[in-house]
Amino acid sequence: MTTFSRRTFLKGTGATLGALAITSVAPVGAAANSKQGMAVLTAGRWGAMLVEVKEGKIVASRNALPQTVENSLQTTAADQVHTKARVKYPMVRKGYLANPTQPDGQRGNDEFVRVSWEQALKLIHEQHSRIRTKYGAESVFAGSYGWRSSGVLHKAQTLLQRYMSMAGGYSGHLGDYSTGAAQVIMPHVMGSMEVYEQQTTYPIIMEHSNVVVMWGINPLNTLKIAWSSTDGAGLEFFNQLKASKKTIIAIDPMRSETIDFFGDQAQWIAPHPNTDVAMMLGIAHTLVTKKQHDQAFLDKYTTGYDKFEQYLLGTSDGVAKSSAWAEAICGVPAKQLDTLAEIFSKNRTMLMAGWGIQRQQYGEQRHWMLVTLAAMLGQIGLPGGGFGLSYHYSNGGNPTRDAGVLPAIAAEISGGSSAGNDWAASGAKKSFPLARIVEALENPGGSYQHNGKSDTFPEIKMIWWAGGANFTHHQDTNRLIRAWQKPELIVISEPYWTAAAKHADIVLPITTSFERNDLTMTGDYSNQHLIPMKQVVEPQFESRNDFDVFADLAELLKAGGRAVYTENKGEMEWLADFYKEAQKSGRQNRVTMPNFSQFWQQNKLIEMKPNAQNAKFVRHNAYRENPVLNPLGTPSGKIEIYSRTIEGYKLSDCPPHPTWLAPTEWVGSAKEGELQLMTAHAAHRLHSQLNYAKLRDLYAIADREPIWIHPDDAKARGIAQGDLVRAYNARGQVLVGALVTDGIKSGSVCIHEGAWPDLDRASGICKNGCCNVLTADIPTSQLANGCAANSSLVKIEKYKGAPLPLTAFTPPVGA
Ligand SMILES: Nc1nc2c(c(=O)[nH]1)N[C@H]1C(S)=C(S)[C@@H](COP(=O)(O)OP(=O)(O)OC[C@H]3O[C@@H](n4cnc5c(=O)[nH]c(N)nc54)[C@H](O)[C@@H]3O)O[C@H]1N2
Ligand SMILES: Nc1nc2c(c(=O)[nH]1)N[C@H]1C(S)=C(S)[C@@H](COP(=O)(O)OP(=O)(O)OC[C@H]3O[C@@H](n4cnc5c(=O)[nH]c(N)nc54)[C@H](O)[C@@H]3O)O[C@H]1N2
Ligand SMILES: [Mo]
Repeated sequence: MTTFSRRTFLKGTGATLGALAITSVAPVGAAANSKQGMAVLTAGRWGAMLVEVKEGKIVASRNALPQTVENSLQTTAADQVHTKARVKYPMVRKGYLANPTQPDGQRGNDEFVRVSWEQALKLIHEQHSRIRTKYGAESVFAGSYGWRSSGVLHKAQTLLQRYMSMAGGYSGHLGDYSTGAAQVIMPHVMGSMEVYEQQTTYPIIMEHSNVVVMWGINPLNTLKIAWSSTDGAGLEFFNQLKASKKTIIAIDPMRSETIDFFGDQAQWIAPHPNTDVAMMLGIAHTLVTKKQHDQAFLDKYTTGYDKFEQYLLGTSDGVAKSSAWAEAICGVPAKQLDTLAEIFSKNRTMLMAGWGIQRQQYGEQRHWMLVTLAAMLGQIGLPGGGFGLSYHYSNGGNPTRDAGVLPAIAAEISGGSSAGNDWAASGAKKSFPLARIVEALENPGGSYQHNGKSDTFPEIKMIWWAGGANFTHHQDTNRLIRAWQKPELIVISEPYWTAAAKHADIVLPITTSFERNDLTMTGDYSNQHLIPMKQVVEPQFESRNDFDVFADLAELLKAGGRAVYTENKGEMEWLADFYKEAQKSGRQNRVTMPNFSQFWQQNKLIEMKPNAQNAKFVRHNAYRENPVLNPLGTPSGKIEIYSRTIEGYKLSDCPPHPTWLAPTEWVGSAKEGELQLMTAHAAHRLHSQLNYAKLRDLYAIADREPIWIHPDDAKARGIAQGDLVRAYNARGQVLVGALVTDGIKSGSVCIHEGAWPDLDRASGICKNGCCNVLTADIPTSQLANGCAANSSLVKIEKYKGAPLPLTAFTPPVGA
C-alpha cells in the first residue's frame, strides 16, 4: 500500500496533473495554478473549494464547481487558518492546574497557563480516570454535539466517543438541535422522520408543481452548506425556480435573503412568529367549509381525520378554527387565508417547510399540522404535490446518484475477544435529549419524559466537547454558565478560543480541516461527488488532529491502546481503505474509479453517475400507488392525523392531534414594550463558525451582531438605523446594532443565531449580541424535548451606557 508523508504530499500537489475522465460525467479540473500560487482542492460544509497557498500561508479560496449563485462561505479558508482567535497551545486554567481536585477560581473568570502536550494529556488522563473510577462511566458526558468539519476520518465527536468507548463508556445524547421536535413527531405521523430524507426531486418539482410554497424556509442561506459537503444543486434549483413561471408563495415573518432573491417572483406573506398552526388551521377550515378538501384521500390514506375535523370545526371545543379566528392570532387577513385555500386546492402544490418553525415551544404541532393540511389537499405521493421537509437542507431534492460511497470512522472500535483484544467497546451507557443538558446538570438523577418513556438524567462530573460550540448553540447562556460550574472537569478540543473554550479547565488546540488530509462525499442524499480534502498548510502553532490526540490518550489508558484505537493505521492508510470501500460500492453501481494513489495525486474530485430512475423519485408515491403493499411505518400503516400512541402518553403539551397551543412567550402574551425574538440562521456563518471572519464586515452594525427591527417598533423607542441597542429580558442582556427594516413583521425582532457569547464581567451584558443570552431554555414538549429557542420575548432600548469594546475573538489572559 502506498503511504504518504506530509512532505511528499505537499510536494506532490505542485505537479502538473493529467486530465482523466473518471465517470461518464467529466470532473471539473481542479488543479488550477493561478498567479498567486497553486490551488489545492479540498472541501468544507460549504462545498468543494480551491485553496491558494503562498509561502505556507493560505491567500485565497473559491468554489471548485461551476455555480450560478455565489456562496460567500467558500471564501473563508485564509480566515479560518490564520485568525487571531486560534488556540495556539495546550492551555490549562490557572486555578485548575494549581489543584485539579479542589480547583480555585471560576470557569470563565480565570487566567490560562500554557502547558506541553505531554503535560496536558497526562493531566486529562489522571483526572478522567479518577472521575470515572469514583462516579462511573455515566458521569462522563461525551455527547459532544456539533457541526465540526467535513470529513470521514477527522470526525471530532466520533473520535472522542471512540476513545470514551475504550475507556469504558460515557453518557451520550438523543436527537439534535436542528429538528428535535420534527424527528420525533414525524415517525408517529408518517412512519419516517421526513426531515433527513430524499425529497420528491427538483426535476419533478420543475416539471409538475404549479405552486411552490416556501413555508418558513430560507434556502438561499441554508443551502450554502450540507452535513457532508454541499453538492451545490439546491441553490441552482432555487435559481431555476425563480426563473420559472410558477406561483411562489413565501410564508415567513421576515423578508429573508430568499424572499429578497425572488423579488417580484414570490408573494411574501408574514404571519406573527409561532402562529403557523393557527394559520394552517384557518386555511384547513376554509377547505372544509368550501368542500375544497379531498375526502377520498383522507378516507383511503389517513386515520383519525374525523376527530381532528371536530376540533377544526369547533364541534369538540366550541371554537371554529375559521380563517377569521386564525387572522386574530397570526395577523394574516382571513381573505388571504381563503385565497390560499383556493390556490392550494386548485393547483398542484408543494408545501416546502423549514425547521425554524419547530424550534419553538410546542414545535411538534407545526409539521404535524402541515402534513394534515397536505393530506386534506390530497396530493401527497403525486409528482410535484404534497409536502417536503428537507428542500432547504442538504439539497434534499437532488436525485441520488449511482456512486461509490465512502464509509467513515466509527465510534466503536473493532474490539472484543473476536478481534484478539480485550477492549470491549462500551458506547453510550445513558443518553438523554440533547437540548436538556442544562436541566441534566441542574437536576442529576432527576426524571423526565421522552417520547412516551420516563428516564433519569445522569450525574455529570466531567464534560468533553470536541467539534461543537455549545456555549453559542444552547439557550439561556447565563443559566448554562451557572450549571457549567458543577462538573469537576471540563475539556474543550477546539481550533478557536470560543466562549466554551474560555469557560473550560483544559483547552486543546486542534487543526482545521486545511491542516490535515481527509475525504468527503457531497450532497448527503445525492452522493454527487467524492472529494479529496487535501491538506493545504502545515498545522498551525502546536495544533494537532483530534485523531492523534485520542490515539495518545488511548495509549495512556493501557499499553497497546494506541494500536487498538488507530487499528494500526495512519491518516493516509485510513483514507486509502475508505476509498477502497467506496471503489467497491462504485463497482456494484458500475462507476469506475481510479486507484487511490492515482486519485489522490490528481487533485480532482470524482463526479458520480446520474441515475435516470432516481431523477424521477416521488416521495410517498409507492404508498399512494398501493397502501396495502406499501404501508407507512405508523401503527395503522396510514398517515396518522390522530395518534392513539400519543393519546396513550397523556401529555398536556402534546395532544393526540394537531392543535393550536399558545406558547408561554409570544406576541399574544407580550406585555407593554415586549417583542418576539426570532433567531434564524445567518447568511454568512455556519452557526458560530466564521463569526470572526472578514465576512462579518458584511453584516455587523456598530461592530455588533445586527438586530432586525421594524420601523414602527424602532420609532416607538427612539431607535435609528446603526444605533447601538440593548436587548434584554429577565434572563440576560446583549448589545446589538440596529438594522431598521420593513423586512420583518412589526412586533418581532431577529438576532441571528451564532454570535459568540462575550459577557462583560461587570455588567453581565453580552458585547457581541449572542441571541441565546436572551432565549428560554425550555423543551418543545415532553414528547420530543427539542430546542425551543424561537419562543422568547425581549425588550429593546437605545444603549446609553459606557462604551464596551468587543472581546469575543480575543484570546483570554495568559493565552
Ligand atoms: N437561538 C438559537 N439557537 C440555536 C439554533 C437556532 O436556530 N436558534 N439552531 C440550533 C441548531 S439547528 C444547531 S445545529 C446548533 C449548532 O451548534 P454547533 O454545531 O455546536 O455550532 P458550530 O458553530 O457549527 O460548532 C462547531 C464547532 O466545532 C469546531 N470545530 C470545527 N472543526 C473541528 C475539528 O475538526 N475538531 C474540533 N475539535 N472542533 C472543530 C468549530 O470551531 C466550532 O466551534 O445550534 C443550535 N442553536
Ligand atoms: N448559511 C447557513 N446555512 C445553514 C446553517 C447556518 O447556520 N448557516 N445551519 C444549518 C442547520 S444545522 C440547520 S438545522 C438548517 C436550519 O434550517 P431552518 O431551521 O429552516 O432555518 P431558520 O433560519 O431557523 O428558519 C428558516 C426560516 O424560517 C423563518 N421563521 C422563523 N420563525 C418562523 C415562524 O414562526 N413562522 C414562519 N412561517 N417562518 C418562521 C425564518 O425567518 C427563516 O427565514 O440550516 C442549515 N444551513
Ligand atoms: Mo441544525
